[in-house]
Amino acid sequence: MHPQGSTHGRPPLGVAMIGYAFMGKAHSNAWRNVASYFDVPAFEQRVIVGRDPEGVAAAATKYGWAESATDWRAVMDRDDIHVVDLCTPGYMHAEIALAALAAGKHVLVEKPLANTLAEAEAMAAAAREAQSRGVQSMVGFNYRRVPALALARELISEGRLGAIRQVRAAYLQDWLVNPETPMTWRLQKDTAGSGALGDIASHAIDQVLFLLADRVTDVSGRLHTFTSHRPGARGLEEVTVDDAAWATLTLASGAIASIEVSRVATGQKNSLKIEIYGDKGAILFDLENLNELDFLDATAPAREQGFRRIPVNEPDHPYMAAWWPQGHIIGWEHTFTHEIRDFLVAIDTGAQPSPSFQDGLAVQRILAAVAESAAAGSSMVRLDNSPATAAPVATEGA
Ligand code: SOE
Repeated sequence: MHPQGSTHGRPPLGVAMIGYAFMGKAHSNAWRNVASYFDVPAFEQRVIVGRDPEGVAAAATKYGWAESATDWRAVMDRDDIHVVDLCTPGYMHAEIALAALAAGKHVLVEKPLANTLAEAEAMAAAAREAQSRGVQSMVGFNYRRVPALALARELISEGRLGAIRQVRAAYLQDWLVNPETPMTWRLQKDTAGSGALGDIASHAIDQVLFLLADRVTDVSGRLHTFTSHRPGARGLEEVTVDDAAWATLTLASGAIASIEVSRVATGQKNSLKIEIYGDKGAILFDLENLNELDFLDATAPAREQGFRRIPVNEPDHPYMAAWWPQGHIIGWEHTFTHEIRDFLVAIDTGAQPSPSFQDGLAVQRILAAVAESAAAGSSMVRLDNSPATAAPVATEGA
């Protein structure tokens, strides 16, 4: 196996991936091409781990991993493994990430950080301790690495929208619209933690925190399951998570965000739409047109005002210099290459990768608050953001 990336005289980082389904495929694609487009420290794709020996062996061959294995614990004992990329279902995140950090491995874990707030708290604490040993950790909120959303954050932080008043984020899919779609781990609380709430509202909520560089002070939420049972191995099995979720978030700046997510929004395949309204301007983003950002400058003369489409494919747009000449577009999968590039550079420089496990915990606290509010008739739940706070603080109904 030949190292990918630039050795800079240092031995290559040994990488292990745990999991080889959808996210394993997306992350493997990023590991295979990141060194072709970005200057990254040397690494080797050494082992991919999965429960099914034949399945994971086939994935190793297909996705460019030197070995396949079925025991993730054995990986933690290997001196030739320095990085663990965790692409398993959520119920395995905490145990494996904690073991990896304890073993001194840098960890990238897919979103959301965990299935429960308690797990997220433990992971964030372990990550803080591990960083004192030079061991880095990161959560895979990959949409932060869409160049158009990175540009949106730059425009907002430069004050081009002024004071942000209102944010609308909707993440709509329809892969569960058919009640005959069979049971899967994503539809069970004990394996997924929640349904659309943790799976895709985590993305929308992280985007609000990322774009506004703000924090949430209170939440009201609602969850709903439209299909209560689905065909499974033992006949009709109960669905124990939400199909859709709604939340209203108040931010410390005074902005208000509305979040809407669904996995039964008929006709919507992977539609993340974000709208940001400030007193000096506005931004519209649509993941299905991820190479574009619509920007309105409300300080322009009224006769000239209107949303204009910014094609985010110039070399000086975030990440874009690594790819093609201006005007050549990129895709959803490029966000994972950007994510792995940033993770490797952070490891190499000793910087805290972003988003950190603490950032992942901030999202987890909001997810827990939405669930708590929903269980209490959508009453307002206040979030005490002091680091020591473990859980949302319930307040009287709004
Ligand atoms: C849900 O189906 C899902 O795969 C999410 O888990 C991913 O995070 C999102 O990027 C695409 O949709």
